Amino acid sequence: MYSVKMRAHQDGVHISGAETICEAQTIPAVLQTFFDKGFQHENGAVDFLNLKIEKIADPLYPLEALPIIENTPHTLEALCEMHGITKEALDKGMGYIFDDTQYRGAVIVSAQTGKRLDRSGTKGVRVTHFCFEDHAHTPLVSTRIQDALTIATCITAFAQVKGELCVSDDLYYTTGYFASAQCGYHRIHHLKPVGTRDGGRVIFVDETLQIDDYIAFLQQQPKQVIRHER
Ligand code: WAQ
Ligand code: MG
Repeated sequence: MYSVKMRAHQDGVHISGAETICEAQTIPAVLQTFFDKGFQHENGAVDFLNLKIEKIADPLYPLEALPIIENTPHTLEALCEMHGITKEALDKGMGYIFDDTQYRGAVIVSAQTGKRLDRSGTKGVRVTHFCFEDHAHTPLVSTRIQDALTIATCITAFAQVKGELCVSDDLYYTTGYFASAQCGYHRIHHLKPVGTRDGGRVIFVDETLQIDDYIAFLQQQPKQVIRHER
């Protein structure tokens, strides 16, 4: 198997990215799809595009995709409360999403206090080396949702993770989600105003989490998220 990745920039600013893990014969088709995605992006014109292919030696770690809750009856505040994420932690998490830093990855914070626990600075912790396999009859409506579901499933795979909040940094995409292993992937609309590059991911965890093991899992372990019919 091979890991295939794309990232596209304009003036050194991240515009778009994509990745998967596939067999050798599928690489050309994947490259075409990723090239098109990177070159035609609403965030702006691209002046740098990187395509990377790496052989994967380790077997894929299988994960069952979280169920998608389309019309959640709960507010974000209620979802946090149900998951033992304090108001203080949510407010601090929101602060990272709406600050002036464009993180490429996620910020890990204490679900109790909101204190930042990872040491990745302005980069954030990036979930990488993943792929998605769909066995459901009704396909997902977009690759954006597929990617978000895949990343959320990886992020919530450890028991000490209470939940993840995601807001897209894309200019015109204002739908985000709250995800947990316990309650699934809740889509939430209008999480930000239209026309800003604000966005990010915050992982709310119990402080007993072995953070180095968790980060190694997110970054290095090849992961395969599988979606079954429900
Ligand atoms: N690992 C960790 N964090 C990431 C990753 C990754 N692989 N990719 C992006 N991020 C962080 C980074 O801080 C971005 O600024 C932020 O997440 C948002 O990324 O309708 O499009 O790719 O159900 O803009 C969710 C809702 C859309 C989908 C998410 O995120 C739906 C989205 P974006
Ligand atoms: Mg984006």
